Amino acid sequence: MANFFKRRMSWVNTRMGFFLLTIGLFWVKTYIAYQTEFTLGAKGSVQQFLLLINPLPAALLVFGIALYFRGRLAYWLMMIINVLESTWIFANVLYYREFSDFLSFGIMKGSSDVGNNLGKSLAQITHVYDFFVYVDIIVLIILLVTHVIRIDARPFKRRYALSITVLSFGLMFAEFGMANADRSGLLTRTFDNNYIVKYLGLNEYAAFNAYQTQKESATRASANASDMKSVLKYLKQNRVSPNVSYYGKEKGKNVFVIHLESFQQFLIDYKVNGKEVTPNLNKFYHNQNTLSFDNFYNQVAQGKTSDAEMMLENSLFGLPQGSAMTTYGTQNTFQAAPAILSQQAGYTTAAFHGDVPSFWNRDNTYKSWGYQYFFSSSYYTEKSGYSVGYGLKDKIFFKQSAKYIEQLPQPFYAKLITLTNHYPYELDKKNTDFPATKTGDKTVDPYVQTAHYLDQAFGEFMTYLKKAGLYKNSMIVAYGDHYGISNNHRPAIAQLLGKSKVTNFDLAQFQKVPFMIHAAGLKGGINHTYGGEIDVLPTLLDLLGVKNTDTIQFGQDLLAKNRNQTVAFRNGNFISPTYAKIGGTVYDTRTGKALSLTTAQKKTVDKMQNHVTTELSLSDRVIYGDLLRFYTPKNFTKVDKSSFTYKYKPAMEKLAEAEKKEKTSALVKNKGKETTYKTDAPELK
Ligand code: GP9
Ligand code: MN
Repeated sequence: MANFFKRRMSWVNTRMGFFLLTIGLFWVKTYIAYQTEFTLGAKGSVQQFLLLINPLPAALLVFGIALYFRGRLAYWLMMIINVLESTWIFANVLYYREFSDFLSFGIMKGSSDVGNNLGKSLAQITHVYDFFVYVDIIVLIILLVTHVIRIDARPFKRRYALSITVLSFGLMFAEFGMANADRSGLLTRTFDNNYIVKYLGLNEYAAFNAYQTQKESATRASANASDMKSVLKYLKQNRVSPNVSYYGKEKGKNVFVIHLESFQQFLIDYKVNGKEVTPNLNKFYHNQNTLSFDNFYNQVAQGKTSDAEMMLENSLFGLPQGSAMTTYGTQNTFQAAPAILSQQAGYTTAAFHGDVPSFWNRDNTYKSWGYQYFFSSSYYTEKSGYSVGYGLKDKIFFKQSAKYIEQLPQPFYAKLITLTNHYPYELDKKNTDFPATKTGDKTVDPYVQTAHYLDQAFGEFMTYLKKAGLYKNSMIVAYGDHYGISNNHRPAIAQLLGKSKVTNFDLAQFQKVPFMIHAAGLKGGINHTYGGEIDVLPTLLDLLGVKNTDTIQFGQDLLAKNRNQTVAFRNGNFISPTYAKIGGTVYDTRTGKALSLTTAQKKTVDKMQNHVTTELSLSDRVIYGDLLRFYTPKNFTKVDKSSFTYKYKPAMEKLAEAEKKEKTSALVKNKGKETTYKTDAPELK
């Protein structure tokens, strides 16, 4: 029997055998960690499959290094690599437990930050079973030392080692190909560290993160205080004075920013089979106390939602590639809306979103922006059927947000990010009571159905605000973040717009999104000024009467009289009331006709182009160089990220404390009685 066993097990006494055993064990334990310690959200067979196999290619590569060495050394190297690799898992397990995110080299470099950020001591978050990641190593070492496994001292052929290396790269490429087919833009758009680990693995994440950190710190290191000079000079030339008939009119009111996912301007007043797609938003849009802008453009690039958020709350542009929130949100210094409002006007600040907090790196970025609270997936009750796509369905999201909103000391600044109207516009039958369009384009046709659902959710939320007594003392801002129908759907877009075909100019106009500000007593109407997401923050601060004459903001108050109405698109194209430059072509904005320019016209267009290029590149410089660390506006204190936690328990305790102290929450005002939230969401019946 013993002999039989020995014979069966003799393969581990070869170098290759031991190598495969080591890797096999490492693979298993990584997978166990994936399943038990991280919430990677692998959905469907492709993602499950990638999650299962993704530890292998990198393990072959890294452990394979040992195969290039001789005799005993090779064995000990394998063990050393194993210790290092396991420590990487171990450290990530601990970090994830506290931050729901993976370690980044940027964070480790500024390691005081990690210390500061750890709410609890390491001992408190470490569990005995975490040390299991080292068990296989201990067992292997014991087996080697006791000669149960014998070291194979025969020389190992270089070409075998090389084959393993080549194989590992091959597998990695295959893995990356599959991952990118399932989630395009995985590395270029950089959504979420969880996605990189889920699709590619912990090692690949480490490599990618090291690359990003290197890029980021190189630009940061080469920047210095004098770089701020050109930014300040530009801003000085471009500052406009606020409109006196609006300045400070909404002082002290609560602010709701309602992020309407993928919502385009063309949906306003749009009808399908004679029925309005968005009756509630239409009413809101036309209300006499709503300021609505009908030449307001989204200015996002690859960072989509995150670019919109960056512009809206910082008046800084998103980056030409990737997402500034993901790459720079954790490390950079910001002077964002939540920080400004809480410091200068005593606002409570909170963000609400029904997705995981790591998406777009919100959990870190929001701290940098000064958000005191971030209510994300773990704050919401999740039952089967409550979610679709990225997260909670809008009706359920708004309803469940209400109980947190009621507890916020007033005045508050609350941003609610919706989700259901997101590509691929899926919604179950029970929630679909609106006809799809009939362009024949499957991605486009259900868009109006999810938009209609979003509109109903918005309507229910407005009804609730009225009941809770929050409608009258709040300024309610609603905006669409970016297009829902991309330019790849020209024929369908033409049909939706009732045209025979669409030009590039039409497509630029199709980038309009709604921007509306409502408040009791506000002088409303439809304003035709040309502007975009970059202009929101100065507009809101002026309405709230919060001084912002020395802040670093690239937009201009949309209500100001002499504003520059040239709207930059992220790729350097632009549109203004007179000319639009799209690709190489200049169009007359009033007629949409392509122009061949006179010398005088060319001069004007060049000047506009110059303005656009300058503001985009200066804004990029601010982010790449982390220039705000060199400049602090008067009355502003640098945000201390370590003072915030978004973990459910401590955050709720903090909120309860604040409520007790300030006694200004809607709940307190309503004598502790929760306002009933009415929704027709079928899931809640
Ligand atoms: C996910 C959501 C979607 O949390 O905000 O982002 P998007 O795909 O629209 O950029
Ligand atoms: Mn979006």
